[in-house]
Amino acid sequence: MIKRILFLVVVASLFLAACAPAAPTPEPKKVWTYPDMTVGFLQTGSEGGWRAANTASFKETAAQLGLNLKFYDSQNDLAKQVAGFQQFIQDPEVDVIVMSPLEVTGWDQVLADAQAAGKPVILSDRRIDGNEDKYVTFIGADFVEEGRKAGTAMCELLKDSPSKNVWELQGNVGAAPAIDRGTGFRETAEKCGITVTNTQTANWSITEGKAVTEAWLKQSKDVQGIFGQNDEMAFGAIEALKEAGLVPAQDVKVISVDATSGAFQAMLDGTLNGAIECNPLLAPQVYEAALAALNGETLPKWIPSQESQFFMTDPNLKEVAAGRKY
Ligand code: GYE
Repeated sequence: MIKRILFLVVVASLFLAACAPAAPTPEPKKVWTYPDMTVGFLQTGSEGGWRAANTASFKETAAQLGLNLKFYDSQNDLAKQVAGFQQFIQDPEVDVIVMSPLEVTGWDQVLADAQAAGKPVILSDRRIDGNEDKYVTFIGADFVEEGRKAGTAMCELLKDSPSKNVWELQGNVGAAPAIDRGTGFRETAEKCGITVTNTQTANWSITEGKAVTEAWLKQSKDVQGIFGQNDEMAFGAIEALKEAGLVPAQDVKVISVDATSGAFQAMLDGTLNGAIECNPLLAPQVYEAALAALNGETLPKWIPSQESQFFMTDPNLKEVAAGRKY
């Protein structure tokens, strides 16, 4: 009797198993490739040589990799950049959002919205405050270190100078490079007795760099060094010094950050003492990170870019200048 019942139970379970719908075979996990990917890129604007090289890096590399790039020019307007961000969150074609943030704050809400929409966000070129849990990674320079390098260079240039008054031309207010380069510069410059006696934003521009320096020169010519937080503002200061009858790089030492081709020309002309490099060719690393993020990989929160520094006294400056990509 028990044998009969056991046999019936086995037959019944085999029958039920045969009738039960087959377990759905799990969808094979999508492996993203560059041609599959649409990147929404929020650029700051078009404020000079560095930015032009950075934008070209994104457009050219996208074409080479065959990925779809939606390029948004924020025209150096934070409200426009936030609006563009929201647009990319809503845009069903956009898979990953890349942003070069104009300022370090103002991103909490849109980052939370992007996260809720399942869209990975990558910061390119500039960091923001906090929110590490809401973006994949930041790919860009150590701006504090760039500032430190500029301070150390200015100390060397002014080592025999009885007074060390330096004027600083800052980038746009609230921008990571403006805040951090200033912090780094003071960290090293103050160690050799440099005093920053004037500091003001000149919004990364030649025109404003010249106008701000002219205004300061009208008040006083007691300046031994000018720190331009980018090449363009330093070029403006150089023009203002010349027009005030001062010899740039001799009467007043000038150091900039970026090291674009214009800076090399100024060093070869003998009007710029040195340029701390900031690499604009970030697109290959950014797209690689975007693809990795879509394929579920975890990335370090910061992927620093590699950078150097150059001086008008460098013996091989001409050869180096000839080989530059930007
Ligand atoms: O130094 C300046 C540009 O974010 C690092 O922005 C970039 C800075 C660069 O306007 O030239």
